[in-house]
Amino acid sequence: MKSHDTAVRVMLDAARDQGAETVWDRHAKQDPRCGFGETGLCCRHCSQGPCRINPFGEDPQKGVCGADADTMVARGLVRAIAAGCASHSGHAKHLAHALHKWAKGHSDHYPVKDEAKLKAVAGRMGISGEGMETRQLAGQLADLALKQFAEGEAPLAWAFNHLTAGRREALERLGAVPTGIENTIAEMLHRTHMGVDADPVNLLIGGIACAVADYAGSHMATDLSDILFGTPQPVASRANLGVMDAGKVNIALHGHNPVLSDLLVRAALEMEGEAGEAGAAGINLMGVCCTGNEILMRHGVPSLTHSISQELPIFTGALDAMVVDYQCVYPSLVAAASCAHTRVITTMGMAKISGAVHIEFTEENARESAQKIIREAIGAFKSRKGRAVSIPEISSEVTAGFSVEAIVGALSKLDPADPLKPLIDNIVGGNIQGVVLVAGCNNVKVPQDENFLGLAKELLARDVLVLATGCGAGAYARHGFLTPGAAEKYAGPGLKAVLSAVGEANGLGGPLPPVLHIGSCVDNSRAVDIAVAVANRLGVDTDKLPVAASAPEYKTEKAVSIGTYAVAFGLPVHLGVVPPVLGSQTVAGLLTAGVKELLGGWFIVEPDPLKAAEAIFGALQERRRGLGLASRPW
Ligand code: BF8
Ligand code: SF4
Repeated sequence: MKSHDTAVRVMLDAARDQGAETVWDRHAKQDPRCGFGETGLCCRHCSQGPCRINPFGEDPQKGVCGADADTMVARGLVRAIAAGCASHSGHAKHLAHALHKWAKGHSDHYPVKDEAKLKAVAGRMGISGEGMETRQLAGQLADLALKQFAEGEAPLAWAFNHLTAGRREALERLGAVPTGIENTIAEMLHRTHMGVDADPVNLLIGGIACAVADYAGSHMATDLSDILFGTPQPVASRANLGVMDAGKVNIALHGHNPVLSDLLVRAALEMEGEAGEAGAAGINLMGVCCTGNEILMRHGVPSLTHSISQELPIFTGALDAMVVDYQCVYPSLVAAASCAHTRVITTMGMAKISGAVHIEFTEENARESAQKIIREAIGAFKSRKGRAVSIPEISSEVTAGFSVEAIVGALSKLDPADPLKPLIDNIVGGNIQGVVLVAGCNNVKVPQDENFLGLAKELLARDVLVLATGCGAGAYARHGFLTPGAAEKYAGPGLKAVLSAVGEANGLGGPLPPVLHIGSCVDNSRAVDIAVAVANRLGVDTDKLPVAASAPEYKTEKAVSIGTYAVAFGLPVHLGVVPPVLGSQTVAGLLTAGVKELLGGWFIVEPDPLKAAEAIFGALQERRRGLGLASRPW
């Protein structure tokens, strides 16, 4: 089984019939995988290598420079964290520039949309804003945001201002305190260069600091996106390949940054007429991966597909353009489109794909570029006339857009004076046994969505509330978990009662979905915000809460970094794909046990979703007992 998504399976048959190659074919051609790489025992950090270490205790046990297995594995892991941090924070920096350029009058395209959020974020960052015009306040916040990247005074404010006092102390005690975001990334690259840091514990502490810097970047990306494009509120839409419309210009927006996609949403509305002149019934925008989450949450734009199935919409013959910015975009899209009329359009100078059409997109030329991109898609639509299309008529209803503000808003209908109280009371009383953030990617090594589905079914039935982000949220969207009906179908009696009470108080005519879509991968920061708010309200640290995280099908370096900051904040974190650390017992032991003593969080590595659910539930129960709350057996 390649995928649990029926629409994906239909399209895999179509791809095979068309003689096209997909990620699953290339995956098969990579087998058998290199055991050194899989266990982290391969180093290419200098040209005396590549060096490999024998995992069975035979020679060689050291690289040419003398680096041992512990050093090699730790170096590889922390470099992945640095790359993840660079990706999230690069995305955040792009948003900071957009806000900065508007504030300083260099671009009109990115005005502040959510003034209340601007004031709230500025307040948290220590800017009072008293008597300031919006533009002035935006300018001050953008300046402060940009300063977070360079070396500054430790600790890094955009991370530390959003943590509990206990967490700040724990990180300080460990020495895992980042200064500037880019400074921390650069230091990790320096430390992992040949002949620098060769102490696995010291390397891992550096990696944790870098993951905390990643959290700063992610939080900044969430905050600035909300300021520029609006804080998400619950919105209804659909997800899966059936959201394509043969009669319209079908444009998929793929990647991550709303700096691009939000502008395209605006431009598409203005260009409906042009599409009509080309014989189309309109422009049909759809999202892929985290860009899909961004525009779903803010505009109700339907999600097309996610992660490993990103090539498949092309084989319908109905996709006119795939517009990408950066991260998680397979270069194979160009080859997939080579036999179709689909235009693959890259937009960022730092993320080109040979063979794609490149239309450079900057904050200054945003409107013209957006129009050019849509015109290119309209051109492709015209060339599609007369060609056969085959769209699987499969899609699910979705309710998304559960920002912290939206969740607090919904809870405030139950208790306007103290919105967190109903949530806390239900956790204490046991109707909600705990909260699990299920995040991260699909990975071709796992039958698509298998772990997401298995995990959620087990946890929901045991009254565990699930929050979802990234392609995980996408998986739940495509499988109908983001609907009131899913509460009826999957939630245990306690959880169902809570979801129904909130739904009723908000006039929804049914329960809230049992899986709350809280956003893209940078929006994992929203989950941390909720945990921090609850912890502060209870007067405990985040490592005491019955809260866990899981990336059951994780793939990217960004996911490694997110998992690490979640551990740093005291959460048990499940990984459903084994990371390349088994070559070092020291490193593997620190991540799965040793770190618990230091920070309260730890990694649970378990590929089987049922066993993973049991382990996560067990961790929640351990936390419940720690707080003196009634616990339940599995
Ligand atoms: O940042 S979940 S495949 S799209 S890395 Fe990528 Fe993974 Fe999807 Fe979003 Ni997140
Ligand atoms: Fe080999 Fe050391 Fe160079 Fe790595 S840094 S390739 S272990 S010599």
